[in-house]
Amino acid sequence: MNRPYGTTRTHVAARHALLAADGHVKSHVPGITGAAAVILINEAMGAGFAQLLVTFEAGGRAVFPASGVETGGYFESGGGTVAIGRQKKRCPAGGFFFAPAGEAWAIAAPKAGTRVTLFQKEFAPLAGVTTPKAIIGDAAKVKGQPFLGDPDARLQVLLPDEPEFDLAMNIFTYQPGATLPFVETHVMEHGLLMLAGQGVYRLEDSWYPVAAGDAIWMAPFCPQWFAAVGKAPASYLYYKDVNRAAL
Ligand code: UGY
Ligand code: MN
Repeated sequence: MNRPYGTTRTHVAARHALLAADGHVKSHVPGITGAAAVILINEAMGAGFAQLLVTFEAGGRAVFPASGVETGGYFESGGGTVAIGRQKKRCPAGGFFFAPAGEAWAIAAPKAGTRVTLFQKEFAPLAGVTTPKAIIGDAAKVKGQPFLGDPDARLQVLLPDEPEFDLAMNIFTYQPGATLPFVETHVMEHGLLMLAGQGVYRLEDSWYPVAAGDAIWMAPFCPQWFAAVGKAPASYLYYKDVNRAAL
C-alpha cells in the first residue's frame, strides 16, 4: 500500500515497538553475505535479545561461529540448508531451527528471496541442568493446540518446553474474530513477526492495526492483547525468554 509522504505505522516507544516494513533499512551483519539483513529489535531498543529479518539472494549465506549466543530461526518463505554442528538438513518454508550456544551454525544454498527470521540471545545456563541440543524441524509437523481451551486460537510450540531451553519460539494462529483471552502482563519478553492476516494489537495503553510483515517488540511486563480482524486467519511467530529464576 502506498502511504502519503512522511507517514508510517511504525512506532517506537520506551517499552514496546511496532515496526512496519516500509521503514526497514538494511545493516551489514558480520557472518551474513548475499542477503539483506534488517535488525528489527536489539539492545539499542532496550530489548534483551535481537530479532533479524534476512532476505537471501541466490548464493547468499549465514555463517556464525560458536559463541555464548543461541539462535532460533524460522523460514517464512523459500528454503535453505541449515547446518548446526554435525547436523545438516534442508529447511522448506515453515522450517525452523535452534542453534545452541557453543555450536557453530550456517544457512547455505537458499532459494532466491528466502526470508528467515532470527532470534538471538545470550544463553543463560541453569546450574545442574544440561545445555539444550540443536534442533532442525518443520512447523507443518507441529500440531497447534487450543490456547487456554479456545480451538480458534491455536499455539504451535516449536521448541521443547524443558528447563534446559531459555528461549521459546511459537506460532499463534487465530481464526477471524478470535482473540487472546485476556490482556497478558508477564515478565517474559516478546519479539514477534506477523506471518499472515491482520488484526489489532494492544501494547500497553495503545491499540495498533497490524498486518503480515509487521514486527513487534514487547518489553517485560508490557500489557498485551490481540484480536484477529478480517476474513482470513491471522498468525504470528514469536520469541519468548523462558524457564529461568525470578532473581
Ligand atoms: O506466550 C505468550 O505469552 C503469548 N500468549 N503472548 C502473546 O501472544 N502476546
Ligand atoms: Mn505473551
